[in-house]
Amino acid sequence: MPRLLFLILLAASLKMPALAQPGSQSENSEQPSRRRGGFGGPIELGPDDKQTYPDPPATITRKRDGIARGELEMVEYESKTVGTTRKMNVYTPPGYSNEKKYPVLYLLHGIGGDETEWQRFATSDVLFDNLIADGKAVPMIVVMPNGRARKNDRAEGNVFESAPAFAVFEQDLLNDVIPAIESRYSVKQDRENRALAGLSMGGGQSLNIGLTHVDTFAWIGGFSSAPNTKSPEELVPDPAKAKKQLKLLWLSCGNKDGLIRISQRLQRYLNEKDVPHIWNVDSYGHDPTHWRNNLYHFAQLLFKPPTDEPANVKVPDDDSKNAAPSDRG
Ligand code: FER
Repeated sequence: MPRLLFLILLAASLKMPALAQPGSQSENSEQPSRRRGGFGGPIELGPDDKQTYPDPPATITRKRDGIARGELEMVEYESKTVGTTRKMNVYTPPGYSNEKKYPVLYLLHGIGGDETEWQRFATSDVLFDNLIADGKAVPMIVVMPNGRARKNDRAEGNVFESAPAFAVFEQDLLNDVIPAIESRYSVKQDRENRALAGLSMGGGQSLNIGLTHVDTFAWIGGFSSAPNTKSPEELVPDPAKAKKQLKLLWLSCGNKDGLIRISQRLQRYLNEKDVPHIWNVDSYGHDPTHWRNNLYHFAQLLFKPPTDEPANVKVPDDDSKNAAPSDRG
């Protein structure tokens, strides 16, 4: 391929936002903006809206020689909810064995994505291989399903039209995805060994599904959660129960993300009701660097007793800057 053409294609692919095709939309009041940083909406930062976990270096997703690797496989399952055979991308950690039982993280994509999105944005297998090799994360299975629960689940056309299918996914996850994983893999099958997290629409799904099913998930994360996120009163009607059941509730958003008010609203409610959580506001927009950096920190807390205060969190030294300008959304 001629060098110039290659460079143009590379630049275009790096600039590709989470949203495959913003398109036009009618009913939704949140008009997507094509400005850098993602979607429109006023950004007003308050005193709590601070970075609590430092930006890790770009090496978190760099493939390293001489470490044990996990495996990524595209798995099919029968969905009674949708009435089709659906796909999910499943990471099993290095040395995966039926002799052991593993905890599971269910990791959900955004409105323009599918079961391959986390792999494209974060090379999740490399990120987890590195964390596990360094003893920073416990060996876990990471399930990346397709959160658009409808017959045509491709991110095609005006992706906003598929928003209702992201709500239907609740039934697919609970009744089809989890049973398929638990019958096929050697996993620990209790709430303290199930985590649910996602980016944008997937962040909203994780909060909506996770917080209303704390008997199923004890570890929940929403990164740049989208307007599909239900109201705080619907999500946490019983703060005492949430406080008792949750092992981790991670909320994060970039301070250049026009969707930040969604996370701020929930964070302020949690504060008011005294429900412990982590709130990490970094300096990114609605973009893959925010998502992989927050996955990196979130993953290290999973399935462990509470440890360091955020202020003590160490990130590896690195000479390179984390995000190339072209990596921003
Ligand atoms: C919206 C703006 C953004 C919306 C969804 C999104 C359902 C999702 C963005 C993403 O997943 O990246 O108004 O409404």
